[in-house]
Amino acid sequence: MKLIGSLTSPYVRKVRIVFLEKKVDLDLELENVWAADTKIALNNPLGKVPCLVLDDGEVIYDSRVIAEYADTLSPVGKLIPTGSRERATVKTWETLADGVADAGILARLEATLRPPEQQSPAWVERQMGKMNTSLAQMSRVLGENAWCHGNQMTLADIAVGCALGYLLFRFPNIAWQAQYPNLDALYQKLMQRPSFTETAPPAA
Ligand code: GSF
Repeated sequence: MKLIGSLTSPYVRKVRIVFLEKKVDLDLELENVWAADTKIALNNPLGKVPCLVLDDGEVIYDSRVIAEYADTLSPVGKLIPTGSRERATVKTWETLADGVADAGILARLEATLRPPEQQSPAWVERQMGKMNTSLAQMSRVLGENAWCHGNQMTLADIAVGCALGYLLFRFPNIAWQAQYPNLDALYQKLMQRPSFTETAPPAA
């Protein structure tokens, strides 16, 4: 099984952490999807990573589908509850966390990929607003709980940790750690785990 991805993508990181937590071996093949000569479309016509290539050649994307699949591959540490309501709760956390990364990436691409005359401050503002309201929601729902859902780490915590790590990596000016100490405490706890330290993005 091979994962095509990058060391900077929060979605790739989420999937790698899931595999590490599940203790399922995974090869990582690095691909720069932004390079002119990227071959990513040969595996994912959407041109995105992460992209999981199974041993028989079947390809699975996106990160939420891969994470869900990976959770079934070993009985170690169930990350998504089986009950339908609880499952939906954890997957909604994941969607919220991924959404923070989505908004961050859109805001960043505006500044890095578009020529200055085509950039829209209103668009960037819109994405920053999504990031801020989502952080507030995460903090509010987490409250004083040890984990996002239930009494053990789930995919919800992994996704939130990856989104927060992405903010530290790409948006160090967003002062979420001071504003939301409970999110910071969760993040620090996650960063004690080898799965998180091993997948930390390279220095910017
Ligand atoms: C998002 C993947 C994505 O945007 C998922 O897998 O969860 N919903 C998808 N990946 C980025 C890499 S990164 O910025 O994390 C990507 O591959 N973008 C290339 C493009 O053309 O959008």
